[in-house]
Amino acid sequence: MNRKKFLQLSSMGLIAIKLPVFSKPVQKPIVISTWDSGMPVNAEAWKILSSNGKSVDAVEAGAIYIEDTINCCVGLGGFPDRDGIVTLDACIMDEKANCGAVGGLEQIKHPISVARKIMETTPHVMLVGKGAQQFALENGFPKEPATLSEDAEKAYKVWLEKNQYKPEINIENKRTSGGPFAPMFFEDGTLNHDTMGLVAMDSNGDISGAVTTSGMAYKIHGRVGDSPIIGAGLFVDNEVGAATSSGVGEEVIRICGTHTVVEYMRNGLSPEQACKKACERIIKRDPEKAKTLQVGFLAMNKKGEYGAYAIQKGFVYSVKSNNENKIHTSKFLI
Ligand code: SD4
Repeated sequence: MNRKKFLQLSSMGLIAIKLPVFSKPVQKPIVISTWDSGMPVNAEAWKILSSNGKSVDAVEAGAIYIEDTINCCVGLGGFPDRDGIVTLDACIMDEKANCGAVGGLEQIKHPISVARKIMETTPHVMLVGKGAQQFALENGFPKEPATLSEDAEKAYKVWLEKNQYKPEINIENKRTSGGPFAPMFFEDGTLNHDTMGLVAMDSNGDISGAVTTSGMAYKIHGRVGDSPIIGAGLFVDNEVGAATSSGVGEEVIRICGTHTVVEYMRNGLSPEQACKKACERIIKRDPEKAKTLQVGFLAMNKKGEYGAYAIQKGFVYSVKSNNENKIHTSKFLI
């Protein structure tokens, strides 16, 4: 074929020219987590990831660390519901789509490990309330006292005075400056509420995720948020990637938030674009309401690329890989 003919045919799309593809190497291992309090959480997960451990062990270790940290809004040190009771939500999901979750769990220090136990030893995915506690006790998790941490008690008392049993929903975008373990609550009784969601890819390329939280502060007793719901607060698809969320759980549940993010990635969007699209869906449903609430999504794809997006300013996330160990600020829409 002469040059002229070749150019004619190729401009008509009739000749496929095979160019070498230089794809970026997969970035692994890597762990990403919500908020700046994710820095020490990532460090804990990294101990496992950097010694060729499994991503499911890494995310559990990270969650356990934060559940142990009293001065934080996760675990038993977190904020109570409107009746003054701390109820915990958590879930875990591995690369084979095995998953376990607890909702409204009281007086157990490590809901994430109860969730893992449910995943590994029962035919179920989720246990809630009294049943979840009974299962935890039967499996050797000790019952902790039903007391509030010092900070949570202070904040609760302030809230009782000012808010008179009206749960406040817009919390995260009142967050001020960063730094792990910034003040628990501000002068006006609002708080710095940090649900911990983390996603890791191990050196084998397998992805897992975990979420742990005391949930939205001052919620109605019995309320369960997005955090322990697979497809809302966390979703992992080992062929595509994973996502987690923080913010007003009801809004995340309504759009099956993290499942939506993963499906957008499956259709070719980058993690950041996928998170943005999910935020846009929430805003589209009720633009007026969206002005007063915060939701942030954080995602990673199978290449180890990551990204986030939030409705409001103020969402940050932490990343640890062989190349970096830092806090990123999420873009936002409103
Ligand atoms: C909830 N999504 O219970 C949680 C709250 C949260 O940072 O993420 N706060 O709705």
